[in-house]
Amino acid sequence: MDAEFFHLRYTRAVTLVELLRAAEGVWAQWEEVSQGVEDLEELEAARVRILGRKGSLTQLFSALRDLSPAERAEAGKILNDLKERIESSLVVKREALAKRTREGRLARERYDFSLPGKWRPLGKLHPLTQVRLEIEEIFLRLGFDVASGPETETEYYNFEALNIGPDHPARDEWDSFYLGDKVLLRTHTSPVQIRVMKERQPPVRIICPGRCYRRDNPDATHSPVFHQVELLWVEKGLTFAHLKWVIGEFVRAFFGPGYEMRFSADFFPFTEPSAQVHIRKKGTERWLEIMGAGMVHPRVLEEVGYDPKEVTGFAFGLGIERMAMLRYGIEDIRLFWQNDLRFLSQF
Ligand code: 2NM
Repeated sequence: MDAEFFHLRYTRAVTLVELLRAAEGVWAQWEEVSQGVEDLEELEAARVRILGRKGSLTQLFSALRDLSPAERAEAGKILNDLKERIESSLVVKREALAKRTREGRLARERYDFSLPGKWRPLGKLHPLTQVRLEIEEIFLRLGFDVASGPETETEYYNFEALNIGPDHPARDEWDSFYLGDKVLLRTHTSPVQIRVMKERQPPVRIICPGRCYRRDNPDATHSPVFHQVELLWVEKGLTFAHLKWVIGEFVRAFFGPGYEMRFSADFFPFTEPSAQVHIRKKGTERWLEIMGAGMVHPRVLEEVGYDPKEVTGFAFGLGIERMAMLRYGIEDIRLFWQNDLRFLSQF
């Protein structure tokens, strides 16, 4: 059809009859090319073949100029009608195709907005970290600094400076994970306090939270890796009464009101006198041990360059695991290390 008309248009002038016959052919061509279109792109290609710059109907419009004015008016009206018919057919087909693709997409994608969203588990801090941070906050409010130090220590800082001599029986109990000659994993955080006291002058008010290591076989209450918070306050005029006050404040802040405290005599090489501290909910039977404490031994003060006649100090040490177990009623310390979300997600 195109080729036939092309020949006609460019070889000679066109007559009215020829042009009208060609116009009928253009409608037939439109029906043919637009019939099988599958999508909007194919429909657009069909449109261009008829109505585009070189489309068959456009060429017929160009051919109008070969006709006489009277014939041109008649033929022009017929071509315009044809153009309108094609354009409205185009709109109908375009709408039908758009609807079909929309419906096809909806059928393929099929979202169900009534379904619940995907559940993404939230991460949390480990219960031991939560308890450590809580203890730090309590003592920060009371004016203590948080100090930390190395987990590998020398025998000097871990034992000697703390009045634990080479032959002291405490070394048997604590002799530990040695990494080399005179270097070991710290058995408590006290060496941090030695380091801080050597660097600063009284008053010193610090707590030292941190990881410690002891040669213990794991069981429900022992773990070779555990965490401590040790507290130290050195200043002129401090007495055991101040120690009791600080511990009392801590117990109230951490465990809540309604607890009574009991101090009983104990022994540590680095404190004198030394005590074990228990608490009990008023009206209940059981005493729970929460920490060891005492007045810093004069030899420890001397060792760091303080004058024990000028200043006194007190210290205590508690286990973070133990605090968490008491707080939450956890009965086996090993649960903290098993990374079992059924356990961890409860905190
Ligand atoms: C405890 C119990 C009692 C303690 C003493 C010191 C230092 F460095 F000042 F001498 N730091 N920590 C201490 C005292 C620790 O843990 C059960």
